[in-house]
Amino acid sequence: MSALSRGMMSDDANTLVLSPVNLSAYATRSSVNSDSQEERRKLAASSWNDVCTRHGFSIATLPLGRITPELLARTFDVAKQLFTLDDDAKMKLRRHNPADNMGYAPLGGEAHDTVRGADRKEAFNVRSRRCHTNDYTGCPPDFQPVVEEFWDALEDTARALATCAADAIGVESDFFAKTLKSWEHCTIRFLHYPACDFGGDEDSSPIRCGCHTDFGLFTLLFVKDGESGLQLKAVDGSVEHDDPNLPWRNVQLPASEDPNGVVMLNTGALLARWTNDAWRATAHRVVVPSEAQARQSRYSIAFFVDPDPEMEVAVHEKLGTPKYAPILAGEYLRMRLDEIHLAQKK
Ligand SMILES: O=C(O)CCC(=O)C(=O)O
Repeated sequence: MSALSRGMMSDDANTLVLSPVNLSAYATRSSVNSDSQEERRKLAASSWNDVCTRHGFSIATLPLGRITPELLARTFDVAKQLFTLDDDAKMKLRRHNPADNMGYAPLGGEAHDTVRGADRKEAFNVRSRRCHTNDYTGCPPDFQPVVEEFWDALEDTARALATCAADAIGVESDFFAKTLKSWEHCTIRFLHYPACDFGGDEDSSPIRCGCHTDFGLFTLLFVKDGESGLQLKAVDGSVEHDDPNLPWRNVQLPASEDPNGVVMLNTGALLARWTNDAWRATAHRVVVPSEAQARQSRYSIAFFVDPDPEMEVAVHEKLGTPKYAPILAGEYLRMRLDEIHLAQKK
């Protein structure tokens, strides 16, 4: 069993055991609006609020809407088939282009951490088929149908979570969900971190995914077999930036959870801004924690949920004096991407 799945240890300075939040009252459609359904929704909203006002990372048990462990397993299978293609075949896939953020990004092509160097990962990005043409030429035959089924399930669940987030902070229920119409800026990112050398500890080993904070509303993250390596910056009131004085903490799942039957939820910087910093966005990274982990591949899938680009992001009057000026979601994303490109050029 991997370190991420174990969760034997309780929270301490080095470890954060993620809190499960029961979001099924939002994710499962019910025609009956009973009192108990209402109570379950209140409880869900308040427990998600509790986590997100501290650091923003939690887990929810599957099924969550139409995201089932079975669909997740099929999706990981096709992702693994894609990354197992030989290098020549992978280089013939549609190449990732930062301008449209679709296609295959080979190993060494991205660096979140300019000091530690390129991330030891390869990725394949898919965007909404309603707005973009994903080119699946050369992908394994089942990849497209399974990914499209997964996308539809993610979209449904993300809409339900957006409603939960609005209820949680006490604004109109459709405040966030109404900004998710075209899904134009959302992305599924399939990730493969291949086996690599172990340098003796996490600092002298290659970095699998450098320190960053997700930009958008929130991210649904699935880690196959709960493989370890994900770390958060010290939490409980920390800001989103990578403060060198704060230690990293290893993320663990509670021992009772099946690592292939959960989704991690992680709030992004846009949501922090939109909630006037009531909700946090936490810096995180993926390291190689041990020789055993270095020897094996790690697979994960992230669904980045971003509002449609033309939607205005303005702090709601109920959330106090705005710290931030209104901005269009598309402009915000461009601003954050420019920051990364500038940092990478330095
Ligand atoms: O693979 C993981 O566990 C995290 C990936 C991640 O944080 C990202 O791609 O933004």
